[in-house]
Amino acid sequence: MKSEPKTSNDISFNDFKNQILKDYEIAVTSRECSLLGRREVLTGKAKFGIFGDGKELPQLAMARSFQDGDFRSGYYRDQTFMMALDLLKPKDFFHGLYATTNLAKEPMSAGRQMGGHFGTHSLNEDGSWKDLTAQKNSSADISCTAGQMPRLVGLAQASKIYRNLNIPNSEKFSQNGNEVAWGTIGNASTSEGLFFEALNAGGVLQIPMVISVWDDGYGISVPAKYQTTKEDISKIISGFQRDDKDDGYELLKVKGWDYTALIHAYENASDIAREEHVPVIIHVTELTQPQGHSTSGSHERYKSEEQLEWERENDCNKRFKEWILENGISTEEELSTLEKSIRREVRNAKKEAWDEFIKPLKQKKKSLVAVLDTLATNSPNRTFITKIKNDLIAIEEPSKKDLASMARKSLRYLLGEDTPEKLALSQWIDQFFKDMEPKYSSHLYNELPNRATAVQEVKPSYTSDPEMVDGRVILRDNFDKLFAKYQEALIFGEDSGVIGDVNQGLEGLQKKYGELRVSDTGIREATIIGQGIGLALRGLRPIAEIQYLDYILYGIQTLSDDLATMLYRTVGKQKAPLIVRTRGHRLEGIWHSGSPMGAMVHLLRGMYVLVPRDMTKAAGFYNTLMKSDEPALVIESLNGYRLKEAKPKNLGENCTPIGVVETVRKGTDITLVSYGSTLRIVVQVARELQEVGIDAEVIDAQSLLPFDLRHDTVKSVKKTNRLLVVDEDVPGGCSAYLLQEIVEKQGGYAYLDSAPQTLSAKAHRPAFSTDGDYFSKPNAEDIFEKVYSIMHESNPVDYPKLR
Ligand SMILES: Cc1ncc(C[n+]2csc(CCOP(=O)(O)OP(=O)(O)O)c2C)c(N)n1
Ligand SMILES: [Mg+2]
Repeated sequence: MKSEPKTSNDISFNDFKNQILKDYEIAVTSRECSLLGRREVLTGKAKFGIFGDGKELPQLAMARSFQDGDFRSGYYRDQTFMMALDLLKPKDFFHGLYATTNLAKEPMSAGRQMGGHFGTHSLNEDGSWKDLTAQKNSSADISCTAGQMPRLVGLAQASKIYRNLNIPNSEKFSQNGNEVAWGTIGNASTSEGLFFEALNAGGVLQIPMVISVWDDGYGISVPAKYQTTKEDISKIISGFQRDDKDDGYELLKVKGWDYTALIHAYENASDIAREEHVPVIIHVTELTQPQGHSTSGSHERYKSEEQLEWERENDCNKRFKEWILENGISTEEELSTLEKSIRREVRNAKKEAWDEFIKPLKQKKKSLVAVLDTLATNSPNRTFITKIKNDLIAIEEPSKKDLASMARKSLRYLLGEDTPEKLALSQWIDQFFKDMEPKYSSHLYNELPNRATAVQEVKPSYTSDPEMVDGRVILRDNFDKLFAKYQEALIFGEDSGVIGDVNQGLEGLQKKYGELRVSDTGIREATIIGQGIGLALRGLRPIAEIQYLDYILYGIQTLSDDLATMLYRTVGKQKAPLIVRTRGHRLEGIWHSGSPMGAMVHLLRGMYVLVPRDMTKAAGFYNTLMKSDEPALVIESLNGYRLKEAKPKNLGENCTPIGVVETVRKGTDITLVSYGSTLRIVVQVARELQEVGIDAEVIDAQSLLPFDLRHDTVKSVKKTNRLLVVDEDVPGGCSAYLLQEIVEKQGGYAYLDSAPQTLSAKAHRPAFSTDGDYFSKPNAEDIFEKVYSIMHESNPVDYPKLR
């Protein structure tokens, strides 16, 4: 059937009208979700709510300019944007509020994140990449204000890399680097250092990122007066504006209720960023908070009546509607019919989501009540069981916690009973946990066959007369092999480019692989990490270099909150296989000798933490990591770059296994566990101990997260019956972690004849120079005496008092 062609005027007016009405529909839908969402929290169905009301209009404009392949890195206000792109439906929104653990129903995080934290799926079920250029992408939000900014830098830089390098197999990630990375941030969060660091980095790198500042004049209760110099972020960053002479940013400022100005600003920003790769900032002012900051307080407490009145008048949805009516795009009647139908739809979506959420729990409740019922008829403690059963029946809408807790408490009344009914309850509990626990605890690490811990060891191989070279040469030649093999690999950091890092582990590689693949960065650890995260999210294989382990603290927030939680918080739907390379342990002084490995292993669960004792081991870790797809921190030994090592002939191929310890010296009297620089001293001491008749076994932990998956250490303890963990962290730091792993997790306590002990550095930072090191960190004599005292305590006759 052929229809009559319309005139171009008809089409454009209708299209224009439809587009605007569609935007209005989304704005009202989103608002209605916010209003009902708040009510769900206040009535107790949801625990907490933070919504996008008052920020609808600019998000519609941003969505209009957002194209396939683009990435968002934003924060909790962006529900309207997600709805406009059809990435979040009202029913999904409510499932998010209730924390539904089904990813099909709650696609943002399967209930792991509180509502308002958005993300899309980059990965298929089997872990393979989706075609990111064929979908609109949102990197997964984190709650930490400005925490999205470092990652934004990398997301944008990836476009630059893809445009300028011909990287094979990159079709799923980029089309000629045409993708824009869109950041959103609240006005108050621009007070964070991360914002300014990312801003500067983006300007230096000249990358396609568009940062929107949603400015509602407040950060919770604190007004702009206390947040921002001159109370105006675009005023103070005006020096970033590009001009004829200098590169910089394009700065735009627009009112958040002005629909046409917003559409124009976003189209403009998109073109500038996409075509020229110039970063843009859009400061969106005069936004409001119709319901206050979140469900945990009311803004009437801190806003004046004038302010509240101003916000009511300038509510962007209200002004949008007025504009539609003034311009004759629609009528009051048409809009009010639309609003009514939206209200109905959102109410229905809410009801459906709640029903879907609660129905399986009610079924579980039924099955538990049946189990308790049978128990209650037979148990001598039937009164107690009946009470629990009745309490459970009275809970109309039970949580999983209610069910698990009541089932487990019931067991206490069945002590000593051995009946099929009790068995049925135990089995019910076991099954419940088997079903539920993964919903909350899966995906801390990759669970698929390509996980890093499954990469097989490839030992370094040597010629009969291997060349002895400085450790740094081993690294350099290994990186050379890696960059040749993986064209998607790139490394960057302070002094990593021209001079090839401060220890020359990258010497000559920038010349060979170019400035984009081996590059210098500014001194900005947080965004070096963020750069890596963003690049990795877009299919590249970045190695971010932190010059010294001591300075990783500048990036630890991003590592801990963003990178380490990435796979977990997306339930395996996003990954950022970033390798962080750094150097640490003992050298000289307070800020070049740190070994805060306890802090690292505690803050970085979700990453691998690897402490190679030499550069051959380190090279092997890099090779292993490149074969898999998980984030890791590799700490090279600062004092090992100039030590001679035999040069393997299979550099680039040798793989150090992750989660495997190595017994570097066999012995029978005591097991000494250590790692990194300290390990060398422990090995030397073990030789000295032999002279007084003590035969120590030395184990190199080498992989702290995870530690010893095969439980080889306890096999050693079984043989020696004594255990000492030595490291140069603070007392109770990583040594305590290792002790817990060996004594508790591996069951080492059962084989000990002496108290298991740790020997660490002093609690203070290490003082300068040779003597500072000697008195601050465990030295050879300390280790000798500690081992000796353990042997003396167990056998004072053969090992008489030393001093
Ligand atoms: C690092 C950090 N500090 C504090 C908070 C608590 N917090 C959450 S939102 C918020 C205010 C943010 O205000 P703004 O950036 O203006 O965004 P808005 O909520 O106004 O849109 C604060 C202080 C946090 N989430 N993260
Ligand atoms: Mg604000």
